Amino acid sequence: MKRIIISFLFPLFLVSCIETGELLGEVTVRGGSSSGGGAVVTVSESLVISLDDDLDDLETSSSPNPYDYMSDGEGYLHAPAEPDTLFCGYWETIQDDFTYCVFRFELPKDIPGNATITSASFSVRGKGHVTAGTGNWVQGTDYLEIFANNTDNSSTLLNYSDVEAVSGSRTSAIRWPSSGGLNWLDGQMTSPSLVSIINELKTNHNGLLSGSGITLWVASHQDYKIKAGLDDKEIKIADYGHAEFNTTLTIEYHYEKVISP
Ligand SMILES: [Ca+2]
Ligand SMILES: [Ca+2]
Repeated sequence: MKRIIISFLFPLFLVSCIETGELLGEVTVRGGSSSGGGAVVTVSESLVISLDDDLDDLETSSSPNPYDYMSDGEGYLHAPAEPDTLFCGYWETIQDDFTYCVFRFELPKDIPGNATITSASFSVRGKGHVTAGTGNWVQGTDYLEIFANNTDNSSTLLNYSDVEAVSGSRTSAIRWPSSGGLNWLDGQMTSPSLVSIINELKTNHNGLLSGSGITLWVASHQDYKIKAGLDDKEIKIADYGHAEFNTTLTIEYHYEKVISP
């Protein structure tokens, strides 16, 4: 009698799960067994994550004061000053250092350890590139790299020690673009696939929990560090406070979940 009741109620439970898609995402029944007391369903998620705070995007350098901007992160030293604009790349003059743009996103849902990441990308509002000086960013020739903090929950970067901490614990990087040079525009710019980075985080930490921070770093290629004659080889990105701010991380994935009646 008990099995009959379960068999009767279980489809209702599944329908309930499907209707509460906000909780589980798009659910499809992949296989089921009322006699086994549960069903395997495939949950598909499509996350488009925006930043929540001005502290979640910033500009910093790879060495400390006086060029480690931090906080809300605009580059004040460029002339003319461009409020709410992040500069990233490589800056030889005075500093001889990388400048990083850093973006922190909070996951709105779990990415379980058994998830398959099907797509991921990062999009920002480009504001062109630095054109003053010599050895600047060369459109269609230069390129960027993106990597992430290798942690299951990155925190907001508040001090330069946070920058030093990540330098020893980062994921592998992807090249932007995946081959050739990049034309960095005054317009919306979307990265190549970040699946390898998200997958690396998921695998290293056996999944990521809702509410966890994922922090992406955008830098010029590390080879620039050893090249001579570079100057402000930097591109520009609209900061959170900028009127044209539009920074998102998109992640699509699916996973199997056993639902017990
Ligand atoms: Ca900011
Ligand atoms: Ca700002």
